[in-house]
Amino acid sequence: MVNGVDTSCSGGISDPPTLARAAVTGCGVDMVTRAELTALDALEGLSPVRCFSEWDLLEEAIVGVASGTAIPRESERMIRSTIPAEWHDLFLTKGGEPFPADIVDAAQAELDHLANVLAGIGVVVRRPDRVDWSARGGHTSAMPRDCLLVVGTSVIEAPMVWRSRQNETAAYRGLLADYAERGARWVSAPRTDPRRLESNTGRWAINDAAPAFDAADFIRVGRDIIGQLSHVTNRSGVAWLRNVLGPDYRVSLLDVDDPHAMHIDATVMPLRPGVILVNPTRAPDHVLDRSPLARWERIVVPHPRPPGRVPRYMTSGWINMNVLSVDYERVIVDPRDTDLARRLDRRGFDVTLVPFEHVNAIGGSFHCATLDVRRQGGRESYV
Ligand code: DAV
Repeated sequence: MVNGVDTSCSGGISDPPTLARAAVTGCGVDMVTRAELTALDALEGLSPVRCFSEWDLLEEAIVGVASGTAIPRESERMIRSTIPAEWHDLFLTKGGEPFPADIVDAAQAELDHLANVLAGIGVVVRRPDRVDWSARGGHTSAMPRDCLLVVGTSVIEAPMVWRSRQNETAAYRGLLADYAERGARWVSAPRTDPRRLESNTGRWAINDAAPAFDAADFIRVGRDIIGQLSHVTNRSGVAWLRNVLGPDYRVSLLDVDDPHAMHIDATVMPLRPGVILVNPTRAPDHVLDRSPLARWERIVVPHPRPPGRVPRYMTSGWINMNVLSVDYERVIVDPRDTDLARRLDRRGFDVTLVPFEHVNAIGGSFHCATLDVRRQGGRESYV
């Protein structure tokens, strides 16, 4: 697959959408000539947003900003469904207030360090605006992965069913406008009043009255987008995404075993074609055996990270597997997760250790706190 821009081919293309569809409808890739595929790739190569996997060489990424992070104020059912039990009272009584300043400041320093590490290995790093989210009834600019979904040359603003998160992409508006001006496809999913989506019965804290999803409930595996239903993602949201992505992509759902499900990136994490990092309790063998990833080799995360000095207000110990791949080999891991780092090292990965405990405290780790804007590689079928 050609990654660069082949201008000699792009001039000859008059109808790229038809060509794109021809690549997957019915008969599959065999019906498309090599010249057509090269031309399609060249067109996509013009966009500053271009990402088909979680592992191809990372060229540009957004790294979140912790300053201004507030405790989200959500319905009692949503808090009890998604937040660790020991912090329910804090969230139910202090929702809307800023997170403790010492945690936020330390998280900001860790994010700045990650930005420097990435820039040091040649990644173009962009940052969102600092926003006083407490003043705006919001939550954070630290977790771009949650609210923005990059698939191919599209960047999609997720609907975000948490009321504190519905305006979160405001912090990225300048970046999104810049990407769109330079050729990316900028799409915003319809927002719905969260009260319409509240559910007090059933498995999830939301119903199916309107499309809802968080971007972090999906991961990219070439033509396959793997997702999950959760307390923030419903079937209408998945249908909306399928519709917007069109026939170039196949959106499949993993039937995860996670009563607190919210974001798939501490459940499965593809590391390179054919190899996936797996949370053995949420994605046991029988779940993966029925998925498009059935034939992939599974690297099992040895155990969740035990509690540490810094409170983990919004995540479980499985946040250890929320790693970020720089390419097929290099993967960023927290130094506390020595067993996981050793396991990855033994499997031939080149592990870079970056401390991230305070970022974890406010809701995520390396994968959550970044958004791949551009990686090399194309839209291939890996399953
Ligand atoms: O296991 O706590 C964390 C994902 C955050 N975006 C977990 C899920």
